[in-house]
Amino acid sequence: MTHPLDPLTADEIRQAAGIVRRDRGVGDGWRFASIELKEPAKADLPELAAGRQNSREALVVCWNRADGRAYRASVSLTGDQVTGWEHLPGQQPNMTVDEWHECDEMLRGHPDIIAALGRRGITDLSRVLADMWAYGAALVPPRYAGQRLGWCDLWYRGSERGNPYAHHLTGLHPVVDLNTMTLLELEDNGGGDASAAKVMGEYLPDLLPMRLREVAPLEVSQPDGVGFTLDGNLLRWQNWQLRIGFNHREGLVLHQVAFLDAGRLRPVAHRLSFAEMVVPYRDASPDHYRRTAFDIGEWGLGFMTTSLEAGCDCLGEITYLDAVLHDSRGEPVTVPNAICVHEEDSGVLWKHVDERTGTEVRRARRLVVSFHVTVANYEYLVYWRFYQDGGIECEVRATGIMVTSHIAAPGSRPANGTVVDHGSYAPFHQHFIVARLDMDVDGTGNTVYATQSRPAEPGGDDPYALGLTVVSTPLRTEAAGKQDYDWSTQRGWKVVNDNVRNALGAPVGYKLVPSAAIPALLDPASPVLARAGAIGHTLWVTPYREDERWPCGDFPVQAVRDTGLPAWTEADRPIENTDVVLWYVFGIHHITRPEDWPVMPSDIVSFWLKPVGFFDRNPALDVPPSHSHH
Ligand SMILES: [Cu+2]
Repeated sequence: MTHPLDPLTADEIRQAAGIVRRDRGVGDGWRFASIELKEPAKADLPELAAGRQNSREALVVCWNRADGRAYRASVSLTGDQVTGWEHLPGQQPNMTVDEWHECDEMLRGHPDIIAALGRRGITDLSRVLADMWAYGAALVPPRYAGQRLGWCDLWYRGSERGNPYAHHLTGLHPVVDLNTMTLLELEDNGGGDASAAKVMGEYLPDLLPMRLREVAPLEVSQPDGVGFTLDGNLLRWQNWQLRIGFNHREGLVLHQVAFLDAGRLRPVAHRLSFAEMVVPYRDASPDHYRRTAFDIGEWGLGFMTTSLEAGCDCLGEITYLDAVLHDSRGEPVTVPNAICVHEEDSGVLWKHVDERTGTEVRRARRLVVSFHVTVANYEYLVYWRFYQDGGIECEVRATGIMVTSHIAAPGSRPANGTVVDHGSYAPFHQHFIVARLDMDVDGTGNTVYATQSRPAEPGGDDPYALGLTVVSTPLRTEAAGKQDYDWSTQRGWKVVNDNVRNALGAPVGYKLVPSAAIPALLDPASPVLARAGAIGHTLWVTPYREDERWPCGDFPVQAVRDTGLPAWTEADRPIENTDVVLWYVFGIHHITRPEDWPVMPSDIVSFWLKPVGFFDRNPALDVPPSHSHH
């Protein structure tokens, strides 16, 4: 039986597209940008889940290529009708994979491109790749205002199977109208030597200039099977319970995360996901000044999700789930093995050695739900980990291939990047990720407190000022909810349910432990900040609203300004003792290194949600000892 939070099936995607085509004249000249489950309102979930109501709805965004007009439709699948049809004036829906491929193909066959490549000594077009990027409104040339645009890098493989992103054709950038799929102009500075023979940009074993090292086999086995159960999309493991969701934009979504505590199923979070990713390149040179990727709002982590392989991507006893997406014609596309679920050993959970009773030690184990995305040159690997002590860790690994281009003059060192190979440098950039944490700590009546440590003043009975107090400040409105990282006070944020007490008389809570926070370091007048105001704070807190999903706005493609978090929070709504959503901004401040080339060892960042007074004592006391092997 379908649960109301289960993603759309292939049939449902086909049906949603079919209804829109039938009832709204959506024809061949259109594209479907997105087709996803319209998640039921929180209040309706119990009735729907119990089967006392039946309703499946889809949200569809599509546009007419002929006039560029975009529409958002609500579609009732159970009612077989369009229930909402909204014109989106001036909005550009997300980029589609089809446009990316069609653009690449068009450019590689275009006489102007072929001529420009020829001037650089390139005649083998099968080794050329046109990688298309989206624009921010501020950088769109006025003559193209209102058009759906892409700008491209051209890359040249060193050999047939060579790294596509190793040899940048610096100074050569096509600008494309994506609706007519025509070349508008070709920026060509005439330079850009493609031969770059000295660059060693390869990572395939047979293309490497060295032999592979020897490593001993390491295997993980669970001879009696795994410790979790998956009933449809409902995942149960030890005391944890959650529901797996997926859509085109966020990719993996975790719903209804709860902990079974002495027979009581206690909610922790209603919904956890990544809602935006902003990657500004911090190099104003002609090759890089436009490079600000919104990997979620422009491209979609779901659409970019790639299949996983047991033994390589995930080690041990693996359970995979497929994901169903669609192409721009509205036809379903399945990504096999898109989501990985497995258990991992995680070192020592707790331990003590007593002279009388000896050693008591427990090994920690964690349940990992993960997915991997490939956004052109880069990969992001996303891991949500559930621990036996009630902790939730969210880890992101960035790997893949950095953007590089040729240095301006032989021997020069660019100010905004690092030379990573002969004549080639990787510009500095930042990866901001906005995690959307719809917390429900023991219910929806939650308040976020900023907690800060403060040392005592010397004097009285504390002459050496040893005392340390914790100041907890409730964030009462959205203005107070805009919080920044502060190392000097060890600031953290506690989601507290003041209506529920633990056995010690204190209100129950979960703490957002703010690691991997990075500052925007952008001028207030920066067009990047205008489009991505969300990255201006480490944390935002808003009252839950069904339609507030995207922190940089519903449609960041060619957006002028951020119509998400900065706009919503202008109302300064109350956020006390209510259903709150936390938006945590973290990521990677990527000062590029030679060691990141030609393929980058995973750069790893994470943050934690940790119970603080949610339990009455260590919730992992009941973990049994392991058997020792001798
Ligand atoms: Cu990076």
